[in-house]
Order: sequence, then C-alpha cells, then structure tokens
Amino acid sequence: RWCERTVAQIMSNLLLDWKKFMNREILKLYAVTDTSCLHGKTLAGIVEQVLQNGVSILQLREKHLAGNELLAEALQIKDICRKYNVPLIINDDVELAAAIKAAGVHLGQDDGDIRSARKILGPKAYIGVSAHNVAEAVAAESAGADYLGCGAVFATSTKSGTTHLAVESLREICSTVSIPAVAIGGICTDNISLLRGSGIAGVAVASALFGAADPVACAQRLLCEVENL
Ligand code: 3NM
Repeated sequence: RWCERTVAQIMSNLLLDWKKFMNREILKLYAVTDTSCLHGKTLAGIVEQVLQNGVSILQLREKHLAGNELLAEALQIKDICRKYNVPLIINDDVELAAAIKAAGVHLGQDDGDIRSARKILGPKAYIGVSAHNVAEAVAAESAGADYLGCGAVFATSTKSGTTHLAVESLREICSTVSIPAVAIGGICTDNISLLRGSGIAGVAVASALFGAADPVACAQRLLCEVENL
C-alpha cells in the first residue's frame, strides 16, 4: 500500500515536472495578435508566416471584434495553428475557447475566475493569467494557472492603462513561483536582451511582430534572442 502510494506520488510529480518543462518550451515565442498594425497585410497571412518561423504559441486578442466576427476569425486562425501544431490561446473569452476547442485561454486580473475557467476547459487546457506583482503571481499559481504574462516591461501603445514592471520585479516573480512566466509589453528585437537573467520562459510580442515590415525576419531574430536569454 505504502509502496503503491509512493510510486503513484513519484509518477504524478514526474508528470507535473514534464508539464512544466513542456510549458516553458512552448512559451518561448508567444505571438499576440494585433490587427491595428498590419500595414495592409492580412492577419491570417502574417500568422501563417510567423508560425513557420519560430512562434511557439499564439494568442488571439482582437478587442474590436465580438460575436460571429470574432468566431469566424478564431476558426480561421485555429485552422492555421492546427496546421503548424501551435497552441491557440483565446484572450479573455472562456466560452469562445471552449466553443472552438482552443488550447486555452488567457485571463487578465479583471477577467474571469481561474478555477471556473479550469472547470469549463478541463485539465489539459493552458490557462494563462496576467500578473503585475508577486502577490498576483502567487495567487494565480495557487488557483491553477499554467503560466503568467508579466508586464508591461517596456512602453507599449497596444494596450492602454498598463503599469510598468521593472526587470527586477519580473525576476522576483520568476524566482517566487514555479509556473513559467512570459514578459509582455513593448518587446522588440532591440530591447529583448534587457530581459536577460530575469528567469522568464519566453516573450509575448504583439506590435513588433504584426507591425514588422518583415515579420519572418522579426520572428527569427526574436527566437534567436530568446534562446540566449
Ligand atoms: N498586456 P506589444 S502589455 C496585451 O502589461 C498586453 O499586461 C500587457 O503588445 C500587460 O507587444 C500588452 O505591442 C500589449 O507592446 C503587448
């Protein structure tokens, strides 16, 4: 009995470690869609290009869309993600994530509740949570979040009302929780190296990728930089 329990405990710990390791790998280059800066290109076109060139996870974040328009966009992007075996995360909308069987959802501090999202999406779903300090990070981890999005590490015009997160605070978050964290906010190829030593698993990038003159080159350079962090 005691032996069986010990083996079961070891197996379950190994599985948890494996999940954490995989999550860190998957979070390396996290693209967050931003259609406000496409320069006449299509979102689907850029998504296809960046998924072929290093983006390891993609979040659909289209604040200006709702209802059937958002659903149609989500289904189209999901097809591309499936083609390249890249997880699709839906921003804020647990119901939409469930309806299209996305890989997961990303919740802000004011969005839905982590535990009810888990109930709806199940144990395999990725649930990401925005955290701006150690207290929020610890709370998200204990509520069952799989990863954290921490920002804004640099100035951003993609989201209004962000607060600045110093690299030192990012490091404190990463060393306190055991789930992986990605940095977000104004990250581009010129400043990503400033995040070195912070302990992040990866970077989440919107405008630098989707507004790039050459999104392919940008994705490749970001991946190269993130691997040297
Ligand atoms: N969340 P870009 S900053 C969606 O600080 C988002 O929590 C942030 O876009 C936060 O890469 C941000 O264009 C915008 O700056 C990220």
